[in-house]
Amino acid sequence: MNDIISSTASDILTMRVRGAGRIARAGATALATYAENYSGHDLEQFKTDIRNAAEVLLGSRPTAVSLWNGIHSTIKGVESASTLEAARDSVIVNGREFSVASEQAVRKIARIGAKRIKDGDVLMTHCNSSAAIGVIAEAVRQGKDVKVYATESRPWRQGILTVRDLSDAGVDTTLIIDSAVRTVMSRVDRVFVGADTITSSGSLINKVGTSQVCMAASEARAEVNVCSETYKFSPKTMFGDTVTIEERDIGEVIRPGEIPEGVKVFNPVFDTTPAKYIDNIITELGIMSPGAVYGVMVKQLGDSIFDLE
Ligand code: RI2
Repeated sequence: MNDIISSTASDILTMRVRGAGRIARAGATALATYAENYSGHDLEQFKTDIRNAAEVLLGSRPTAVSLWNGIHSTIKGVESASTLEAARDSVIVNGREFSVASEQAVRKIARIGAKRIKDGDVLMTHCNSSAAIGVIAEAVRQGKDVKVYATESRPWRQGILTVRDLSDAGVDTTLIIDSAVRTVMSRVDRVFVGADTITSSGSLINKVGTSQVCMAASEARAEVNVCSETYKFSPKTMFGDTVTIEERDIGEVIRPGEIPEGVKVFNPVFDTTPAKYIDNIITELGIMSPGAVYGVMVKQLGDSIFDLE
């Protein structure tokens, strides 16, 4: 397998590249680069090679549908191509287009979401979502005075990245440990989180702990906003597919010898927040309720909906 594919898959697996949007762009860009440097001469061989490359990338992390959507929108023209040049060109163009559109979507979400933030708001965010941070940073850039509580997000502690990002954007930021979420929620007006996957029923799959944040917000009457590009919508869930929740190595949670032998460790990376705990999904197409997700999926898929079942 070509270096760019295996090194990108390894970067995603080991979380050197992380975040649902970033891994999707990395996958799409790796395929485009692979196609650009392809030295073979046979169309059928290229089709096989690109399918295998896509499989390797898809095997790196199982939960975020953004990766699946990024890869599939990059290779969508390959099967119907009648020349090697056309097949390669479609991968190069689609991969680059996906990455550009993905970055534009994050910027658009920032502009739309910032309108939901009022001067003086107290906010909370969880883990490290570039879409959610973009919204908060844009509101502050517009001159709104906000205060943000950011969770540590064990075990990877992506909250450290978040407080650095927010601090760089000039945001008044406070780091809290994950178990302080409910204590602090009584001070919070609005929650902004990202998304790894959104199902056809509007449920959210995001960093483990998100469901606790959203349930605590619901109890405290704080508004829950999910910042999600629409390529994080999972059309396959319309037809009964469930989302695989990634479990990672226990070495991320405990040090060797720290706990007695025989004690098990469970390290799920994501959790599911039911739609009833979500007020708004902020996308590049605008703000919608979780109940509107199904309609957007149907519209975006058009006739290709029939290929999914
Ligand atoms: P953006 C991350 O997953 C977090 O769960 C975050 O909320 C989500 O991706 C979306 O991130 P991980 O890769 O696409 O840290 O908004 O496991 O950056």
